[in-house]
Amino acid sequence: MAVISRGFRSRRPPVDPSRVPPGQYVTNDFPVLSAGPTPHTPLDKWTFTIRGTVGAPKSWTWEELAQLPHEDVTVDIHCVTKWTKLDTMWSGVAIDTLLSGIDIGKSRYVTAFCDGGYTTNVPLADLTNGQAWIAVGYDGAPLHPEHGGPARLLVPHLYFWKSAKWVRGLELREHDVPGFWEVNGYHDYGDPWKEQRYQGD
Ligand SMILES: Nc1nc2c(c(=O)[nH]1)N[C@H]1C(S)=C(S)[C@@H](COP(=O)(O)O)O[C@H]1N2
Ligand SMILES: [Mo]
Repeated sequence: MAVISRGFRSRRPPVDPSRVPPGQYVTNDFPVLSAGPTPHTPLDKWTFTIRGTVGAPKSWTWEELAQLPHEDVTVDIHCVTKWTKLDTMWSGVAIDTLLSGIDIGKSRYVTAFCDGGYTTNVPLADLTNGQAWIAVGYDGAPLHPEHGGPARLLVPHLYFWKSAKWVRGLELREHDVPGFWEVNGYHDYGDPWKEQRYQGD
């Protein structure tokens, strides 16, 4: 038994410390962190909407979203509770793709809204230029409901609470409005490399 577990461990590549933000540890698990129960919206009732300070709001059904070009991305994710998971593999639609053809007007901030009522705020500039996706797949399979399936926001360069699970849309805004955890003391922006965990960090 000891030989087998040693063999397993040695197959993992050594961690490059420059990929681990300050105060984080690397885990191979994928913990589930949800502030409430997992919602289960039937796919034929599901839509994704971009609304707010836009020329005209736009919605996609699940089937319409599935028609859009998908990207496979491999990224590191960092939770404020201090775990970091390297090389996570997702499939999803880039926010750039969803925003193309939308008049964003004076929009500078976004509130992601979700089934279950969770919200989180992100500057619009952090969701564009290949930095964020609506993820529908994880590790070659449909995204598991506990991890936000059918669809979640994926913003890997910010702490993972910004990656809203069960996301149903983006509300674009001219001014910043703090979301669920941001109202409850988490940092407004949440850069893991600057350890922006809580308000005042
Ligand atoms: N809708 C929703 N999204 C959410 C949360 C939540 O409670 N509800 N928790 C956030 C937090 S604090 C974290 S760390 C990650 C956890 O994602 P995971 O459960 O897939 O690891 O989801 C984020 N997105
Ligand atoms: Mo979190």
